[in-house]
Amino acid sequence: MRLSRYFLPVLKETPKEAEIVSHRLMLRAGMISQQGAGMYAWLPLGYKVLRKVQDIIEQEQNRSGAIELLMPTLQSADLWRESGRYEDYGKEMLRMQDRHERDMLYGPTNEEMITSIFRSYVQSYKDLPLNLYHIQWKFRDEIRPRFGTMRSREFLMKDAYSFDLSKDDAVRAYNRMFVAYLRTFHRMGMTAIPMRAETGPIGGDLSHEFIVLAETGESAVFCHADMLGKTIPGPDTDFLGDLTPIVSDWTSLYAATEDMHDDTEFTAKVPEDKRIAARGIEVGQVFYFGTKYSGPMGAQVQGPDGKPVTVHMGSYGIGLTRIVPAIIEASHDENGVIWPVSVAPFEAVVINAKSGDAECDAASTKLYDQLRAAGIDALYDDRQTGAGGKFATADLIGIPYQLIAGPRGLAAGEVEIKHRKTGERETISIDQAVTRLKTLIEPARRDTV
Ligand code: P5A
Repeated sequence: MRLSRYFLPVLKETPKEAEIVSHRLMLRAGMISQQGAGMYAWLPLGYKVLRKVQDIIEQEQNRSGAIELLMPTLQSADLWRESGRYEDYGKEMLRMQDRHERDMLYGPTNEEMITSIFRSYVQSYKDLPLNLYHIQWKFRDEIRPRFGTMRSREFLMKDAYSFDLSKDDAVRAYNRMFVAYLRTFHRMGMTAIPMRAETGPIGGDLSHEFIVLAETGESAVFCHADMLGKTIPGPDTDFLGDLTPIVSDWTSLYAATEDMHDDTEFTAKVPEDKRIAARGIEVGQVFYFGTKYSGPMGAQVQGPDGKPVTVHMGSYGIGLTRIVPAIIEASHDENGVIWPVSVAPFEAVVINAKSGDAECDAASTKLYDQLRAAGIDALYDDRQTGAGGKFATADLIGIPYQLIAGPRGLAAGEVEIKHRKTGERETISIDQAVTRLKTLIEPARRDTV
């Protein structure tokens, strides 16, 4: 993409309304634009990041055996009357009527709808286990939408729903999602710690929140320090096999959110120098709730003995539009965002340090073409402006590698590579620059980790 033809409305001023660094940087970097209380448009740069986050989530959901579909945003109130949640959900649910005065709602979650789809089609235990997921906009009329897309009213969620014959099978499904989540957040460059959590309006008695530690996090959390350095299950994980050992290895260490925290247990189980009491951002949550929806909604299958069995369910959420600011909270400096390569809006940016200069223009254009031919997602800052502003923009929008072509270097047959994360600079011959960037970028994509 040539920056002169792109839509990147960066802001010079720091927006006053933004209380936390990710919100400030998303506004300054032209990633989002507020359209109402807790409602945001995703501008091109932000949307590119969101799409990369979505790709990783889909790859890991599919790898774990979940199957993607798409359900509508609007739902009928009658469906929610069946589960009893229409009254329970209260003011957080956005309610409306259609022209026939039928009660409708903008879905805050989809347990009821997926249960109704399931009961329409699935009749036999032979069709289980089944895990269906979608990535769709949700609306929750939060009392205090804040921090930009971190806690908004309209937000994008991945929600998966598992159906099994027994509690044991359902726990196996829960474990598959648990491991898929560890991999998903790791691939985005985040350390997300699974912590015992309250179930709230979703219900059930087994739940974990996946928490990224950050000072600006909304939840108080407590955990064993060893939760931070644990090995993440690799891509060869056998999702058809038993994942209990992996999950038990994580859940045996103390980790709980404020609501589930037990100070006596914490001090008994965790040595003093290993106790972490911190704040965190909840990027995902998994639930096992048994027959809470399948019971009242009559979702049954025929069991092996021919008798009807009410299915055991779980649901598994990830907030995509929250992940983007969460990554920024965990990875930025005073100059801007520092994207991990796996979710960076562009992997590299060619900075033409003297646009208008024939040598610089020719060399920069050639490097940009070569990068694209090498399969690198590249941006070319070809604007007719000074080099200083271009460096500042590249730092602000957080592109992992900057390839700088200036008149002096080019005269010597050289360009410079700046690593956004470390600030390290390498001078390299023009011919080797693209190969060098490939070596830096390809392993960092984390698509094989
Ligand atoms: C699980 C999937 C559920 O709704 N039903 C379907 C279950 N869980 S949850 O924990 O309530 O939400 C899942 C994830 O969505 C994100 N999230 C939000 N993101 C931005 N703004 C909000 N207001 C918001 N509310 C929830 C979180 O990442 C949460 O873990």
